[in-house]
Amino acid sequence: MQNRYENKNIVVVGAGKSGQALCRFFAARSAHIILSDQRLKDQIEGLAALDHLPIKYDLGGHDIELFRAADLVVLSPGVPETISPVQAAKDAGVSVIGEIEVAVRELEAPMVGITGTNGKSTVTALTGEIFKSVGLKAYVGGNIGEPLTDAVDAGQWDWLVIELSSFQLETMTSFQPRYSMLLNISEDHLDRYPDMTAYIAAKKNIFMNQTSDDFMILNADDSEVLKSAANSKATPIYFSCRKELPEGMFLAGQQLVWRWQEHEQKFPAAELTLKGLHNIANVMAAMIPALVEGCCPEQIWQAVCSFSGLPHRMNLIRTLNGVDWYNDSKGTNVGSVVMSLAGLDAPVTLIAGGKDKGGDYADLREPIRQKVNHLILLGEAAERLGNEIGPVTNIVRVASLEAAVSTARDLTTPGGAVLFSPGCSSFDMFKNYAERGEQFCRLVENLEPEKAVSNGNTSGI
Ligand code: UMA
Ligand code: ADP
Repeated sequence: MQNRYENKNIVVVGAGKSGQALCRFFAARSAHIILSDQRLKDQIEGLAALDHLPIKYDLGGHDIELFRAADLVVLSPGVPETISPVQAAKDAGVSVIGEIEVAVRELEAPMVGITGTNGKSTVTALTGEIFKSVGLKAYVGGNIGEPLTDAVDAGQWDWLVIELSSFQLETMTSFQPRYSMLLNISEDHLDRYPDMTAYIAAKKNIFMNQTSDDFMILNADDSEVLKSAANSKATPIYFSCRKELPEGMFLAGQQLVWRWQEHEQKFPAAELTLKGLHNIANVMAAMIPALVEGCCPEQIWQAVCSFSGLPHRMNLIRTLNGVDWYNDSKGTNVGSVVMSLAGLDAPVTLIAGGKDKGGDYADLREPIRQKVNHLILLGEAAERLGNEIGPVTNIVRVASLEAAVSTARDLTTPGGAVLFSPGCSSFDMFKNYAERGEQFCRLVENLEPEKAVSNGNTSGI
């Protein structure tokens, strides 16, 4: 294949997972690489692994002149296009693309692109499991944590199953998945976007190059999804948890029903390991590509039923003194907290808060009023969360996750549940949601069975 990068001056912006994958990719193609990051070398995890590669570093800030002089600037998803060095490069006529775009230009296998506000990782992982279960070689990557660029030099793939965040969708130009999925849309990332229109515009890029030979898998229960797909050329396939569909997949009583080309097949929901109505929606979305491709429905269903979900998404850690403790650290926006609360019947002690993403917390008020006896708040967002939710329940503010856990233990009576579903990102106190969830699980696992007096630093508000 032609090497379009040989001897080109390429600025890779962001030295996290995506930037490091890009460096490996460009080094293998003899490009002149400059790795630029606002952080210093000793603050960036994993950089030592690049020591053997011929890379120049621009660390502790971005040197605008290097950006202007580049042949190509490639952005990590966490780097907004609006920062001044990127704008300067664009003004100088330099091409600016994102990490996923680099990979997509090289990859030839058919793709499933999965986006939406919630459920992306679950659906991405499950879609990958389904393909693998029928003997296909599937790369599962993107926002789920494996940069797509790493797929390029890793062999031949039958399918590429790619989770796409709105950040990644902003900087794509040639992406044309055989199947796109838009799972749902609710408020998120308003610390990056000026408003919901801008966030949704990024999501809509998933349809950009699809033709009527491609499919878009859409949530028929979400009017914002339907509106967003209205001008796409792809052939729609709908899924619904609420209504019968003439074609597509829907929930009818206890059965998932697949109707396609005059054919109907039923799958009993009771056999699923995943719990909750939102996960039925996730399962339906994930099954559709393999069903349309003609893979064996029994094998697909077997893979779905043995899938028990990803960590940090509504996982029951333990039952202690009659109280169920759930880790939902990946619940990083209001929509996901609402969904997680909906899945619990018991009186709930909810632990929430983290880095504020600028959205509206008002939609939490009613579900909290109905189900939450105690709301324990922590992190940067605690004050705004408390103010916006108002006096619908007992609110306690704490300074650490440790204090949140001991306070929750003291306040929750047998028969209740403690749910850690922050509704915010983790970056105020943790490296990422996984580190936050792991710390929560450790704290919960270390709780002694007998109720002890809390020494948590708490203050009522
Ligand atoms: N940086 C700069 N200048 C800036 C902004 C950031 O130099 O103006 C630097 C930071 O100092 C840091 C680097 O950029 O060193 C981080 O880049 P990044 O944030 O793109 O992180 P990566 O490690 O490359 O991870 C990214 C995704 N991260 C984000 O979108 C924030 C990962 O999604 C993804 O798994 C990975 O690429 C592989 O595709 C994580 C995420 O939080 C899970 N995603 C958001 C979400 O799901 O809500 C969108
Ligand atoms: P994402 O990758 O989009 O963040 P995940 O699959 O990691 O989504 O799930 C994160 C959280 O979002 C879950 O813990 C759950 O609370 C919520 N969630 C999952 N699927 C859905 C869905 N289909 N609709 C609404 N919320 C969901």
